[in-house]
Amino acid sequence: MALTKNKAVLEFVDEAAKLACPDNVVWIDGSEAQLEMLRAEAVSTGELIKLNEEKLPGCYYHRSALNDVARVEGRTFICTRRQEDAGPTNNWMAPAEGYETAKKILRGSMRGRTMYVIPFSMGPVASSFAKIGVELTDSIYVVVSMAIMTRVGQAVLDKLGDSPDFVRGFHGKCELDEEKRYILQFPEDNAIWSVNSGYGGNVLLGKKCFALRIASFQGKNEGWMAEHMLILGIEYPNGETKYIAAAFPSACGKTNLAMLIPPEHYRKQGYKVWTLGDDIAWIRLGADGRLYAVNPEAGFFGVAPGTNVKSNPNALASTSRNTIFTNVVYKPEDGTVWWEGLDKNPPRGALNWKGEPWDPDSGEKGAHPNSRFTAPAKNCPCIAKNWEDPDGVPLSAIIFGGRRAKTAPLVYQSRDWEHGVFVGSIMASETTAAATGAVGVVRRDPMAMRPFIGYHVGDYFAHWLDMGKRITKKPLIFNVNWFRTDDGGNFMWPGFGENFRVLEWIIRRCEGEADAQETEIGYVPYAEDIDLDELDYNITPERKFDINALKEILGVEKEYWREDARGIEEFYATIGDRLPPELRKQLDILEENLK
Ligand code: OXD
Ligand code: MN
Repeated sequence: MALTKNKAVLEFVDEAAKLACPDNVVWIDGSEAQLEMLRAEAVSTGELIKLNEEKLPGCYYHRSALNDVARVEGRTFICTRRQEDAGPTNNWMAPAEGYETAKKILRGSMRGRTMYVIPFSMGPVASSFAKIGVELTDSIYVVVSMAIMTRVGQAVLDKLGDSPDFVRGFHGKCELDEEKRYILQFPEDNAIWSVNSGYGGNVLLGKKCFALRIASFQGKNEGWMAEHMLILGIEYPNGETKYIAAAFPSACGKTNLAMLIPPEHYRKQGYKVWTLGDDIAWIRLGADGRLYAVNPEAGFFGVAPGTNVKSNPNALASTSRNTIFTNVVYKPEDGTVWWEGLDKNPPRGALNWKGEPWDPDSGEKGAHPNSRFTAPAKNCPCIAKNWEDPDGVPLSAIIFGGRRAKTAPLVYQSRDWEHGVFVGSIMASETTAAATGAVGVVRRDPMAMRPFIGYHVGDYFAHWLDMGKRITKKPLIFNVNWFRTDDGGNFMWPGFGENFRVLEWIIRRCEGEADAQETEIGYVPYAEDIDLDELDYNITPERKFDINALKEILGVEKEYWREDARGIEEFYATIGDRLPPELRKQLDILEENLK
């Protein structure tokens, strides 16, 4: 039975049902009883496998189709009326063609299936930051995952009332045919259509499709920002907490940074890190002239491989109950799961992510490199008490970061907001397994938003610059790079919890308490100002990390930067006349400084 009298919602559901012809339409009310029934149904069809109730209470295992394990950027389209409004970083399709293409695929595709209607809120329902969506889907995996990743159910419809202001998401598994897979965003219609996929990033429409692509467009029009950023709080021994939002490309450790545990040396003094979000931040200007950030999600869709008690105990603890594991190794023997990097004991007699018997000695990976956990944020031991604060948290700093073997120093600070926007705009990173395509290739990924900006990248930069004109108490903007390697390819910086040392310097800069040296690219710390107390790290068995190594990774190597400037020129050239002149000017300054 419909859970609302909202005409726009009813019309949307009716039209979709007429097209896809499901046998049933089921409204998701958000109750545990209904979700439990759906999980049981999915277990009976094999869509989910129930895991060991004692070891992993409330947890399930899911496999996606073999051809369907990551976001498909090549098949993701921004469907704006005018092609030029999608810009050079997006694939474009005319809206009429987009709807027609998807309709052809969806027509009759839900015969014999049930269509679920998921009312969901991005952001705490009571928050003025929050936005409402309705996702239609024929996948129980999507329903139960959306119930972890967002707030779903009756309360959302009650808040929506009679308003037609909601994002219309339509997902159909169809045949899971990769040749006919389309992830279509219609920013001018507040609509998302996704067909022929069952992979989270393509089908949990609240996440990348809505909270980034559609929301970035809404934010531009409404004067706020939707960013690919984690949010964390650093609590000082005096009880005060400072907040940071940080953007990194997919699979570059956002979840790890968001849940970082400070080194013992700091913990003894009373420092703590609190997590507010690990992937997306919606950011608005507060009445006091500061920027405030809210995490629109309610769960973590994290990369499993590499997650362990050392690298991220908080993420691991988050997955200890009520979690869905996708494409990891399944151990039928005791109903638990495993992935590369969980521990050094790969199980025998287990099944790999494809469901095949797996021999850990075969040299083949058991878990897919982009295998995931979908875990409720409230499970996280370091979740901030105020993570659902409807007003968000005030930002002291914004951090950009990429995976660069050589070019970027460990950390540097932009000279001002305009320069900070430039620093974000020139972000580049070596690609990872989170999207299909070659891994390890350097690509420009401005603000880590390249696959997620729902409109023209030049207009997006202009929006950042405009926001800067309105913010009277601006956060400072930094760039970090945890991934510098030596000539042997060894990571020179220990990363993980030790990254706290850099965050601590960043906050000291924000408070005007640390000095820095001006370089060609911005302000770089004096090595002596980064606290290395009790840091114990071997770059190689022969080389220990010390202040000289720190100096090395704080270095600005002009040769690399000159090469990078050429890459930026090329990237900027693709943006054409929508590149804000302020950024062109910043590139000229950089080139001048490097002469
Ligand atoms: C993600 C991604 O899943 O960025 O967060 O791909
Ligand atoms: Mn992400």
